[in-house]
Amino acid sequence: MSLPRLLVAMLAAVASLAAARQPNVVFIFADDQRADTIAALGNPLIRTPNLDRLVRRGVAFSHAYMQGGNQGATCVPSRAMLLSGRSLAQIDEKLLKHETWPHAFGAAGYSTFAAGKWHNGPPSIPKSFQQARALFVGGMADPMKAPTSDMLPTGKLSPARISPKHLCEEATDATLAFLKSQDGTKPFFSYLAFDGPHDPHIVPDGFPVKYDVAAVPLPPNFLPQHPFDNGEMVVRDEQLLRWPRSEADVKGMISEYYRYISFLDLQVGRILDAIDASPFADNTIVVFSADSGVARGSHGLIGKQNLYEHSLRVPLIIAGPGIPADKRTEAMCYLFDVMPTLGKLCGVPAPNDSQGQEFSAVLKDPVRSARPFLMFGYKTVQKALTDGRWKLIRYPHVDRTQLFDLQSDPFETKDLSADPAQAERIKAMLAKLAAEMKADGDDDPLTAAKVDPAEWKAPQRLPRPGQKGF
Ligand SMILES: [Ca+2]
Repeated sequence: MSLPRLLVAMLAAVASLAAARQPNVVFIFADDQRADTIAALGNPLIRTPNLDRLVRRGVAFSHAYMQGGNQGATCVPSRAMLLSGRSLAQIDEKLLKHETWPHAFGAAGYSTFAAGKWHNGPPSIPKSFQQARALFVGGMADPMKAPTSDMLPTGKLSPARISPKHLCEEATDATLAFLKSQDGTKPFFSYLAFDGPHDPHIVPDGFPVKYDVAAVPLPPNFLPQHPFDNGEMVVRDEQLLRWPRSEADVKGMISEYYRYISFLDLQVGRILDAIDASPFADNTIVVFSADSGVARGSHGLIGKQNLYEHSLRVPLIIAGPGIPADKRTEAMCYLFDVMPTLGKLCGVPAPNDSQGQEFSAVLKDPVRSARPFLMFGYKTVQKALTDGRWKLIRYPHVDRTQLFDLQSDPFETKDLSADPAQAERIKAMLAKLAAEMKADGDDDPLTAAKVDPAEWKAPQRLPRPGQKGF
């Protein structure tokens, strides 16, 4: 063999060795799961033995956030942000205008697979993944009766079928079959999106874990009603419990919510067991996260159409080769920074339009920080900024501002906005919020042209689905 040809052969061998060492990714994504619902991370009541296992293997983030929403169904923008790596003001909800991260993994030689909830329209499925099974492309549904489809080789969906199993169990089964089919010639990227613990909180009858309602503590920031009109008081999620919120209703709801999370935890365990028993155990990154938190009685709210910590913060656990075991980090990041981080760890080039900032340095050294501040939004009615300690929430339509010291008041119960000692801080934070919104292409005003009264009374008659305000 001539020297140049030998060199080419050697380079090809090195390249294929590098490819063989690219880690696999198993990404597990829950729907509306609060960050404070994992036993190993400090919840004394909930039982999540498998998420606890994952916590012990990797780095758990306490300050990972969804950036907000531009509609009541925050699932849609949140998933668009995650999968495209783009910010709230810059997403295409249908995921068609920009290359997605799963597509980038496929283009870099990965075998890519999706199962479970897909909330961004069927046409973007084949533009993101090579294979997909047990896809649920609808809205809220009884997970025991919801239709799922597979992606056919044509890129179209098969006719919907109703599985006798719970939707999340079926999607887990499909993921296990995909993992089993892998022969190691290519690295793989597997995306498993549960449709829970989103309401309705339905699990199979025989699932043994149950929570005693009397043992469920009320959230420390429980209120019977939100103190003023936040611009989204009667959206669907807020109608799940009546006003004023009662302690009994909230505790009952949380007990069912926790039970659903324990059922999902069982599915997480099946995935972890399969990875452990596979030839890929040492070379697979496992990520667990969720598209948003949810209120469940905090601040008098039930849903996630608000910018409080309980609704924005999401669980984020990342474990895998080179990532230290059993570590916690307070580094702040957005969900849309997660895929860029996985790209960095896997040597997958970012799609041109991805804006997320990779934080792989935090995974090597969890005391490091990531983003110095975060900005949030919900439609035109709520905008917020935090530097980790101070958090300002602005409600332009009612000309209201809240300021919280998250260090001394992590549950956001003491609004400091009327304290004259905070006036300069509020002014500076509002100016920074305005500048950052502008820089990100968000032109919404921080004071509405027409200011509405902030007082709010629960309606006697609720709007019905399809009506304005639902
Ligand atoms: Ca959701």
